[in-house]
Order: sequence, then C-alpha cells, then structure tokens
Amino acid sequence: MVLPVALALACGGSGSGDAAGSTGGGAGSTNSGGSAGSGGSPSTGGSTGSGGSSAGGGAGVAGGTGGSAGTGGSAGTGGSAGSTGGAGGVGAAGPGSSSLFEEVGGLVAVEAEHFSANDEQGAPRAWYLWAPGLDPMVMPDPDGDHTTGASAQRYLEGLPDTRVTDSDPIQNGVSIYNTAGAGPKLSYRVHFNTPGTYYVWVRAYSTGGEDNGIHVGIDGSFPTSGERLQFCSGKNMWTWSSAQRDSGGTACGQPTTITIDVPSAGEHTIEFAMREDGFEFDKWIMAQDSGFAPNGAGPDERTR
Ligand SMILES: [Ca+2]
Ligand SMILES: [Ca+2]
Ligand SMILES: [Ca+2]
Repeated sequence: MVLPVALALACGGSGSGDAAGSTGGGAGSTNSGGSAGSGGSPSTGGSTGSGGSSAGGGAGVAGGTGGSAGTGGSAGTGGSAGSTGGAGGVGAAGPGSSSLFEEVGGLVAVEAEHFSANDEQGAPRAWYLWAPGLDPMVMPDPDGDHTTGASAQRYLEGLPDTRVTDSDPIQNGVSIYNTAGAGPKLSYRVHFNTPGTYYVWVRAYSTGGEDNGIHVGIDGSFPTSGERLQFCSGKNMWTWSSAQRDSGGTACGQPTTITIDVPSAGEHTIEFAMREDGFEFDKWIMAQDSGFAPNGAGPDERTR
C-alpha cells in the first residue's frame, strides 16, 4: 500500500542534529528511526511498507541542503511518519530530533522542527519541514516559502493545504481537526525542573484565516486549556500567540489563555496536534510567568 508521502524523519538514535547543514546523509536507510539523527538528508524516495518500523525508506536523494528532513519516504502501514520511512534526521541547526530539552527557571523554548516524533495518526495531512533550499513540494500550498525570518530558518507546515479561505469546504478530519489531538501530532521531550501551570506560546506565520490554529497537549492528553491556540493579528509575518480561540468573548481570544499543567518534575512529552491545514509552526515556549511575552525569535533552546 502506498500512503501519502509523509514527513519522514527518523526520530531515534543518538542524533545530535546537523549543526552546519552539511550535505550528504543517508539514502533512505534509516527506517527504524535509529541512526539518522546526526546526518539527515532530504529523501524523496520511500515507497511502500507493510509494517511500521522497517518500511519506507527507499532510494532517497542524498545530499541537498543537509540536515533537512526527507519529503518522501512514505510511512509503512501502521507506522508513524516519525518512525518509519526514508532518511532524515531532523538535522536543523542545533539540537537533533532526539534531544531532551530542559525547563529552567520556569521557561522552556523549543524549535518546532526539533520534535522527537511526528505521527500522522492516519490523517490525510502531515507536518513537513521547510528549510533554506528545501520546499516539501506538497500541493496544494498556495502561499510561499517563509524560511526567511523563521527561527533557525526552519519550520513545519501542515500540508497539503486545501482550506485556504472560508469559501473552501470545511472537512473535519481532513483540512481541519476539531478534536484536539486527533490530527497529525508532533511530540517533544522536555525535562521539567519546576512543575505547575505554564502559559504556552507558539510562533507561526499565518497568511489567512484558515491556517491559524493548533492544539497543545501533554503526555498523550489534550486538556481543554490547550485547545485551539489561535492567531489573528500579525498576519503575513512570524508572530507569537498564546491566545485560545473564543476566550475573553472574542473569536481571536486573549493572550495567555492557553495553558498546560505539568504535574511533576521530570521528563514529559509536550505535543502539538494539527487544527488547520496550512499552519506554519516555527517554535514554541512554555512560561510560568504570566507577564512573559516573547520578542523576535524568542529565547534560545536549552537541552539537558
Ligand atoms: Ca503554505
Ligand atoms: Ca488551511
Ligand atoms: Ca524554527
């Protein structure tokens, strides 16, 4: 069975990322998510698979801009995009895809592209990497390349993007995911030193009204406090938001209304799940201070 191409990123191993964006890398050989973390290469290959972790891969086009995720490498049946398929390794500058990030002083910041797992959950959409020189080429995608100005010049986009204006059909489970956590999901490993309630901020690039929502969760659950993070102002530029749609009596919502409770010190999995296709996801922050508001690309990542 040939499934739609997925953002096939190997997610395991001891990857340290590709700090310099070197060329080369695997050729669709990192099927089980084991070893590509330090290399990473775009792969347009990938074919079929019949079972999870050993499937996918394929010929793959090595080289390219290096450190970039493959655009190919279709997931094998039953396999998530993060653990099957072609070559990859997130490879963006800095930490690799298996990194354990760390909260210090009530603050944690992570590049969207530094996820540990990328699971389509069977949806007809997936998260794809954009990087300098790397266009995932998943159509339709009516707006362009926004790597300029993106933190680390890399971001993820939920593609294809079929609902662009409000005249396009709303297809729940296809172009929009009303149920938080049901759509393509990204996971991030974070060690928290300080349990408690955190305000969640996301940096995104919205060009319209149908590409501007995402859900956030923790450890496999998506609490109502993390549903429908919404971007209204700051169109056509990289913008931070912490607003929950419909909070404070407005559709756009009020700042610092998206929160996640971290129940204990130690490692937790922070998750972001697609709400609207075409969402462009650059970076996220969790902050305990309600007065915190990020500027520019925000704080640097910190790994443990
Ligand atoms: Ca787009
Ligand atoms: Ca859309
Ligand atoms: Ca980024």
